[in-house]
Amino acid sequence: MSNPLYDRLFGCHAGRMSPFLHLPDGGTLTHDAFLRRAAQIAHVLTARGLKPGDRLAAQVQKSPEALALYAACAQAGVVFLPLNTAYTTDELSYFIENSGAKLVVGDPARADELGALSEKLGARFDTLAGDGTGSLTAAADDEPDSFDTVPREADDLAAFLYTSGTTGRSKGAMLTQANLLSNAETLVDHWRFTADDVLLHALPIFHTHGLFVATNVTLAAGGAMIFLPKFDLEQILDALPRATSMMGVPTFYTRLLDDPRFTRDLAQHMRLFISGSAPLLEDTHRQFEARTGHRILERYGMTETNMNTSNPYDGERRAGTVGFPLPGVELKICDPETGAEVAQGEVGQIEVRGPNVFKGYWQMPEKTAAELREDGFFITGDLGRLDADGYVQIVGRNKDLIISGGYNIYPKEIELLLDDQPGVLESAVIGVPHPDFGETVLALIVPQPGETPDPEAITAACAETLARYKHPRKVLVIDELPRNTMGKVQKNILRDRYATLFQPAPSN
Ligand code: MLC
Ligand code: AMP
Repeated sequence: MSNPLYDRLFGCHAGRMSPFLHLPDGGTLTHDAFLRRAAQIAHVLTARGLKPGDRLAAQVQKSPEALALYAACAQAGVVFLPLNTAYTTDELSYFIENSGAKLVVGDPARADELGALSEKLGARFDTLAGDGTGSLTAAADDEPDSFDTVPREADDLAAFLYTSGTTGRSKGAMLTQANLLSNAETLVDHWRFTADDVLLHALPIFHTHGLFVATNVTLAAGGAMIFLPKFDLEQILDALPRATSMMGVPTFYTRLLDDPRFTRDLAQHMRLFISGSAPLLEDTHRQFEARTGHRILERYGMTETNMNTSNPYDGERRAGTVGFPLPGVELKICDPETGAEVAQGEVGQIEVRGPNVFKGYWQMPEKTAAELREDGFFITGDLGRLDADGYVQIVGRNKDLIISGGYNIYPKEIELLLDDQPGVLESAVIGVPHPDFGETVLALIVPQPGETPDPEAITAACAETLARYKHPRKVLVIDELPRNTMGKVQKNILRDRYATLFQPAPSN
């Protein structure tokens, strides 16, 4: 019996001495060496008592070993649950408990608190640092470097990724082997990735973009990655001449454009620049073309579905659009109330169906039923329209969501915390335009009568429980929140009112 995900992405490279990861210290890891390390780690997972279908939660810095942990999970049939390194212990506690993870792998620097938390929640705990050291790899050193791949079916779970909800509670999106594999195959073909590609990889590997798009596509094509720990402008400029392709969130591209060293010469040899996870401004698209001669290829996806649409490789890459549905993906624009398809050119909610669409939310049948129709269409919560040529334009969101530098932030989670603070009657959290992050978080607080809440104390309270990227960049105290006749807070009015708060003053 086979293990489709492992066999197709990893196992097929066994024995290949071709470069897989180019590292910042100048070193290179071959496909073969990477797989041997993954096999050693797979032995450790088995030794720790993990069985096929068990969950492993990993909150670890980006490193070759962290990627080998993903490969090891695939090989041992374990469900991989990667977690944002910015999550606080409070946030982690929910993910570990909700997923029932049997093993938690965390940073040695936080071993005390994460070890205690894991024990409390009935999970074992191992460490893995950004430099590859830790109890996990120390144990792996003593293990054989080949492992009998555990058989899996295409419909078996490969990964859980948590995505927040509009109610403030995160949901574990269950992704099968077939979900991941079908999307990787489609993207390799659509974007023409080959074994000659060297992808400049500066994204985190705990989200869909960096792990399932960038990494799986490279693996499926048999190419290599310049594997940077994070987005660092100096390192990117230095590595670009050795890359053929790059994937990033719009912030990557605006930061590059802000630097005069990013020139046409530096980008000329590149085959492809891809953007996604947040809207790429038309202006950025045009500036990029003017500077480099390249048209960024924008695509659209999400945690529950991987990639849904993409601009064409050969045809016109149209600014302000996310292109066409990918082969095998059906896309409808529907009335959010009735679910009926709207007329061509009208705005509605985007629904998608295809082999890429996830299996449902872990142990949340009601939430799954609310978002995944019986006929297989997933209700994305994004608002869009088809232009006259069939290109999909995303025009807004039917969900209360902020996307900051490619990270999703759900206002409800922050509002629940703010409403609990001394002197606060109610609050509204909105996203406002930000020159670097695209959008950023603004908190508006209405005081209880006679009280004067302290924005600094409120910011400190956020720091205790919420990941840094979710913290409001400003907390403003206002008299009241605008409401419609139904009593619902009109966030659009607030967004208009504070739209220029973080915009640079116009120069004259
Ligand atoms: C870091 N910070 C952020 C932030 N990233 N704050 C808000 N939004 C973010 N995205 C914090 C830091 O902790 C720091 O806090 C301060 O902001 C400034 O940090 P920085 O050094 O400027 O940030 P940097 O480390 O350079 O990170 C910015 C970034 C990074 C854009 C490079 O956020 C990033 O790599 N984003 C990619 C996210 C991603 O992969 N999304 C894909 C999701 S999958 P302090 O304390 O110093 O002030 C998905 C599906 C799909 O959406 O379609 O792909
Ligand atoms: P996540 O839940 O983190 O996977 O984020 C998915 C969301 O990111 C989508 O529902 C969209 O709202 C947004 N998104 C992804 N790609 C794009 C894009 N190219 N343009 C606009 N929004 C995007």
